[in-house]
This record gives sequence, structure tokens and C-alpha cells, in this order.
Amino acid sequence: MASPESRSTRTILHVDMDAFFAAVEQRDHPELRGRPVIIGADPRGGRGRGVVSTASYEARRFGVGSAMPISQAWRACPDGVYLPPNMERYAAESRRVMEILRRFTDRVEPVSIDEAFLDMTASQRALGSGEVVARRLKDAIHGETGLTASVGVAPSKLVAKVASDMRKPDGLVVVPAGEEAAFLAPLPVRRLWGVGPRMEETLAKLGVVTIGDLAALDPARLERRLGTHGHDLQALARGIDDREVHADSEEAKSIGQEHTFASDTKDPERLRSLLLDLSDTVAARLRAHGLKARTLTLKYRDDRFRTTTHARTLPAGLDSGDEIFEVIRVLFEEVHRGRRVRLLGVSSSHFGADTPQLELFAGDEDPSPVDRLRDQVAERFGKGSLTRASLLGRRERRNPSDRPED
Ligand code: TTP
Ligand code: MG
Repeated sequence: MASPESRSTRTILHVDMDAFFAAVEQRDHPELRGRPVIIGADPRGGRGRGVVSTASYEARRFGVGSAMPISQAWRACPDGVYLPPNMERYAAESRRVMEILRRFTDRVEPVSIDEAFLDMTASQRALGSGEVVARRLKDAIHGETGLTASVGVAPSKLVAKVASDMRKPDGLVVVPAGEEAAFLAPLPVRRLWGVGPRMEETLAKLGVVTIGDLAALDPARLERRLGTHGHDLQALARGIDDREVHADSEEAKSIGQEHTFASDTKDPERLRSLLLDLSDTVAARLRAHGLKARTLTLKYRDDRFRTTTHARTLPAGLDSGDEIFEVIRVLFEEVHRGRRVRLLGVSSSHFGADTPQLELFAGDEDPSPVDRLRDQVAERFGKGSLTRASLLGRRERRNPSDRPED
């Protein structure tokens, strides 16, 4: 089995808002700050019904917490402020927070109304270490919403999630690669995914109380008791967790345009001018949405209906027709083998509005990503290959089968 070190190390952040519903109410009603606030009151009044959604940290000192019956909360904390939930408000705040996270990377996986995973592995060179990003992200959330978040930084989702919970509220815990197992070892086994009260009991019978106990248990014994599940669980206990961050609706988020030639062609002028046209159309639509795209995809179908898609992701987002065309041109040269072409498409994804990467590139002495590409093209295809003036023969007329593909 591959050891965790043999894989390239990932940087995953888990962000979880502190006492989320209660914190929104305390922000909006300053008189509630510093007081025990319990969300989940019976909207019809009275103390009897329902369960607690969440409690402010002040209320938690009285032992009040999520999922507790309201009647029990009243007994534990009679002087608390009991409020009905205002879900629309919390959902709106959640969207704001997720938007902030997406400015740091598009690899954001929201997992509940107040938490998300971010995979910062690819953005680290531009944005800094996981810890640096975590601080900036906490500052941005606090500065823009007045709410606090706790963040865990680790090479896996499991460890990042456990880490974000370690120093709540307003916490930041970083677990470096190689230290996952030691970090998890002293914690109770129920902190692992897949360990509920029943499993906890089963494990206790094997003498397993902490995650470290589980990691050290004889695998054969564990497997006799739990089957293959035991094996998976022990891997988690040792900090091995390869689950990926699934960015939400990656496919849904693309803006593109494609065109089928009226007659298949290998005329370079027609091909180039269509690519330019498609690039301009996509760029105009990006600008209309206030977006810049970091990933550009070329769709290429030849006269035998063989379809290829070829994509490139850049370090900074683009929204100009010229720049998009230059990238698409390279992609085209990489797939085109002089065949007759039936269809070409350009699409863009991986969006950001004002990505922090762009600020970084502004002051950078390195050539911009587009300049680098231009150089790359010049090197491969000769200096004149990107001269746009030469392209503008006749543009392909739009035909009814053209379609935007988002
Ligand atoms: P959590 O993140 O579990 O809790 P929290 O944000 O209130 O507190 P913290 O993270 O600092 O420990 O859940 C987020 C929100 O989801 C919470 O504010 C209210 C809601 N919620 C419920 O409605 N019922 C529940 O049982 C839980 C756990 C949460
Ligand atoms: Mg929370």
C-alpha cells in the first residue's frame, strides 16, 4: 500500500462558523452580545416544544447545546434569550461566507450551512501556505460579515475537520503533513467519521477508547470483529484519508459557445477566424457576468465525428477575447492534426470575480500567464502566428446549430 508520504501532500482547509445561528443574531442585535442566546424557541411561545438548533458560547457554559430539547434547555439556563430561527437570514449569511471562500479558490465544497472544505494545494504558490490563507480567510470573513470562523488546515479532509473544531471559537489549528496520526491519537474514537455510539461501544469492548488505541490495534483482530470496515477505520485513525474536495457544480459553471461548420474544413483561415469569433463571444459573456475564467476548454470534432476536448488552467483569470484566443489557439495546435474539422467549441470555467491571485500578479515581475503562452506559441509556431490582423478574412456565419453550452 502506498504510504501517505508517497502521494503529493495536499493542503486542505475546513472552515466552520462559530455558533452560527446564534452569532448572526448577536451581530444583528448588539444587546444580545455576551448573553446566553439559544436558537430554537417554539415560535408559538412557551417552553415546551422543539429542540435547540444551536446555542451561543455563553449558553454552552450552562450545558445547553444543539439537539437538546428546549424544555431541558430552559431548566439549565432559565435566563437565556430564546429565539425562533430565522432561516432565510442564516441562509443569506451562508451564501456570503461561501462567496468569500470562493475568492480564495474555486475548489470549495460546502458541506453544511456553515462549513466548507477548500483544497488550496494548487493555489499555494500564488497565495501562500495553508496557514497564511487561513488567516486571510478568517480576517475576510470577520471584516465583511462581523462573524467568526474556526479553521483547520491539514493534508486530509478528516484531519482538517477535526482540527477546525479543536480551538473553537475563532480558532486556527494547523496539522503539518506527517503529524496527522500523532494529532489524532489522544482524541476519542467517536471523532472519526463513521463512529457512532454503537461502533463506539463495539470498539470499547476491544479496549479501544482513543483514536491512538484504534491505530495501534492488531489489524487481524479488528477485521475479525468489524470486517473490511475495520480496515478502513484503522486507516482513518492513522490519518490516511484520500477523499477529495468536490467543488460544487463544477460542470454547471461554464460559459461556452460552439459552432458547426456548414461544410467540414481544413482551411487554416476559416479555422482561426472561427476560434477568434468564439473566443470573443465567450469573453463578452464573461464580462457581462463580471467573471474571469481560469480554465479554458477547446472542443474539437473532426469529419469522422471524433470529438476531443482539451483544456488548460491558468494561474489567473481571463476575460478578454484576445487573451482567451491565444490560449485556445495553443490548445487547437495541440490537437489539430490537419484533418477536416466539423465543429469547434470554446468554453470557460473555474471562475472568480476579483481573485486575490490577480493582485499578486499585478506587481509581479514575471511575465503574465498570457505573455508566457504567447512566448510558447511563438516558439512553436513562429513569431507571426498570433498576429490577429491576418485572421480577419471572412468570419463564419452563425448557424442554427450553434449553441451556448452553459
Ligand atoms: P454547527 O457548526 O454544528 O454548530 P454551530 O456553528 O452553531 O457551533 P460551532 O460550530 O461553533 O460548534 O452547526 C451550524 C448550524 O446548524 C448551527 O448554528 C445551527 C444549525 N444546527 C441545527 O439546526 N441543528 C443541529 O443539531 C446542529 C448540530 C446544527
Ligand atoms: Mg459551526
